[in-house]
Amino acid sequence: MSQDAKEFGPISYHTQGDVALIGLNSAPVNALSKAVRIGVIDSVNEALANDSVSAIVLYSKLPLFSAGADISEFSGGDLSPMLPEVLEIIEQASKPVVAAVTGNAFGGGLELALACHYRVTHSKNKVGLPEVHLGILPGAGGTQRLPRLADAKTALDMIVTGAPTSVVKLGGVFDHVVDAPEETVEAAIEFANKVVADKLPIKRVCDINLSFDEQTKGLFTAYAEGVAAKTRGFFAPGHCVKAVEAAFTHSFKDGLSRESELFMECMKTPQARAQQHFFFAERAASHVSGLSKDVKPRSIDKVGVIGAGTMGGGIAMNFANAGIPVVMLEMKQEALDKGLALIRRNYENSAKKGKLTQAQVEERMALLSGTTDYDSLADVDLVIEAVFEKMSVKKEVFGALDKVCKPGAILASNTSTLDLNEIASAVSRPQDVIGLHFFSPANVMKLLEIVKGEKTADDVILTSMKLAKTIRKVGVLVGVCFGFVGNRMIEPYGREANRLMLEGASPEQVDRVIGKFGLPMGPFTMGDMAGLDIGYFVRESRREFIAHDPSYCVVADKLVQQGRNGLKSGRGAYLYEPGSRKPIPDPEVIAIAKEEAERLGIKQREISDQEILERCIYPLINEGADILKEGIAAKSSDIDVIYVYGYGFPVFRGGPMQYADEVGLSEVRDRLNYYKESLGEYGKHWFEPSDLLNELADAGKSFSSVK
Ligand code: T1G
Repeated sequence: MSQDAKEFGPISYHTQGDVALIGLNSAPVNALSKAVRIGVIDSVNEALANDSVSAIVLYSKLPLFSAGADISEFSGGDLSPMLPEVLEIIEQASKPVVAAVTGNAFGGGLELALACHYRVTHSKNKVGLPEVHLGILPGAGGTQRLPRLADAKTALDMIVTGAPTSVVKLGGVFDHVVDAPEETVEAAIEFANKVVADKLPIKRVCDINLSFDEQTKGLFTAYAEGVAAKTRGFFAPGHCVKAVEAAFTHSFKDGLSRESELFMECMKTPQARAQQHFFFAERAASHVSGLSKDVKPRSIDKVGVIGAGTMGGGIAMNFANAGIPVVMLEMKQEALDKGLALIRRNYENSAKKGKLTQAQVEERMALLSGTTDYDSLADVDLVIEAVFEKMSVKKEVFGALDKVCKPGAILASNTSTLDLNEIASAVSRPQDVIGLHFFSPANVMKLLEIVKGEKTADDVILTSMKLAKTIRKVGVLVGVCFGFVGNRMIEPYGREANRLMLEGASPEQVDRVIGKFGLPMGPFTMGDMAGLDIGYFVRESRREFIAHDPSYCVVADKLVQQGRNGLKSGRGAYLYEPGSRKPIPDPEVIAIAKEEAERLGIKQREISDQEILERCIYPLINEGADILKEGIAAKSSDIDVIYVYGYGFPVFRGGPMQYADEVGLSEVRDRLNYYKESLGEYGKHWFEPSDLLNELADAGKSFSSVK
């Protein structure tokens, strides 16, 4: 029977018998905002002051228990009462407080539960301390309370990796675990009543003492070394280890102070700014402005994929993984069989690694069918072509689809560079045409560039953005231009890497500098992996664009002309032993560069690492500025999402545009002007700062100010 019902802001309060129930009710994720913190304090004080209340249960009225601190508050403002203060009131409460962890509890949400005296949850639940992904660490006692309930290694793993953890692995943390989520609150009330009836002592985590024995010391030393090696470029993981160690070397009170000190050190870093920027950037990418307000998505119940090669097969897997039937079209049965066999091998490999059960493999394979007949695509709701990257071939395919596909079917191209509007001109329904640019391997890479054509209908755009989430991709809406956003910006990056080799840098020097900056591999290793012939093929289709620059990728062209296509041919910018992917420097390549430099009258010189970094990254950023100005990308954070998820740009730098904002746009502009002046004709052509960059730099603004 519910009595004394009242609300304290987004916190509901009522009593059931002599138990006060405090419900978190702040959509969408119970972020622990100022209003929530005040509401929790007021409702706890209400319960403590009410003599007929003998115990308190804290639960959530939303699917999530709580997503933790309100990250949007990190930008400043009056944040009192801070979360540690709220947790102190709960932990020191004179009546037992039981947390009914009804859904996922992350960050401050789990810290809130840890400050309670008892914790009840359900066996399917997961909890975590993901602060490290925001470039910080649990700042409300998580690093001090968790090791007092779980073992040191579990606490370190959770806090340093930020990974959600099944509650069944956290025996010491939860006092009672029920089977079904819906039993959690009642079980917590019963638990609270039992604590009162049995006069059990109030169990405060802060009262638990920890010993720092030799074994634990060894654990922390080894862990710190491992983290330093594995998380190069990140700042927070090392501090996470230090904070957890303080739980063993300090009193609880001093440990909290040490945690707070380390938290503030993290919060002040560019990595924290970058990772918090990226948290919102990733989510903002799915917010598409400008669509008509009453637009509804089309339903996608069956998909066709044209091409069963590496790309087509990977694309098809995304839909099978999401439970959507896929029919794959190839002109020859043999190509179909090969494609389906490759998909099965991929799934079987995942099963061997324990990522899939055999039943899941069969379920997914059952969703995949093949055909050599276009008519089999008559009933699909969406068809994606992944055929040869040649305009005439694409237009022929779309012409055929126009005849076969039902009205309202979405016709998508996976083209990575070609003009979608020209492709759309091959059909009678350009409003149904969109680009869905997957990145290879298509079943692995999270990024999906969604390319809107001039005539693409709003509901097709909306459907595609939602479909990205369905197939667990991060969809970013982009406009039509050569290379859209990602590949258009990678062009100057590759151009400069090749030019630097002519000027005297070696591939290994350039790759080392870029690797140290944080990309998973440098431009020469990346080129060898992808195949140098791919870049050559693109250049062949754009000779007019580079006609004025005789030095443009001349070494790469020579390598391809000699059949040195990279890893697949055992040699490219590097040499490769059979079966090995390890790049081996090749003096022949240096000799070719030297020879070409002499032919072109380029004087070779010692080039600094800083110049290499600036000449690879700043032109990429400069291209991004033009893309923003032209409206090809709606906001700079979309470009950051494309680069982190599509090209491995380090998330601790937030993406190229965030990185430029951190460096300062005036500095970026000034360095571009320096190279423009110091590199002769070459510099004058390629290093002209974007108008938008000049405009923002002159105004002392950032890319993130462009809305
Ligand atoms: N603060 C503010 N907004 C948040 C938020 C948060 N903690 N979590 C989510 N949102 C917003 C999000 O921006 C989106 O807004 C909407 O909620 C739905 O989110 C002291 C300092 C919980 C796994 O790092 O990982 O606690 O785009 O699309 O896919 O130690 O949200 O709709 O306008 O992601 O169902 C630590 C962050 C904080 C968890 C749910 N906690 N959140 O995923 O929904 S720091 C985190 C998530 C901290 C303390 C420290 C996910 C989710 P919009 P969503 P979802």
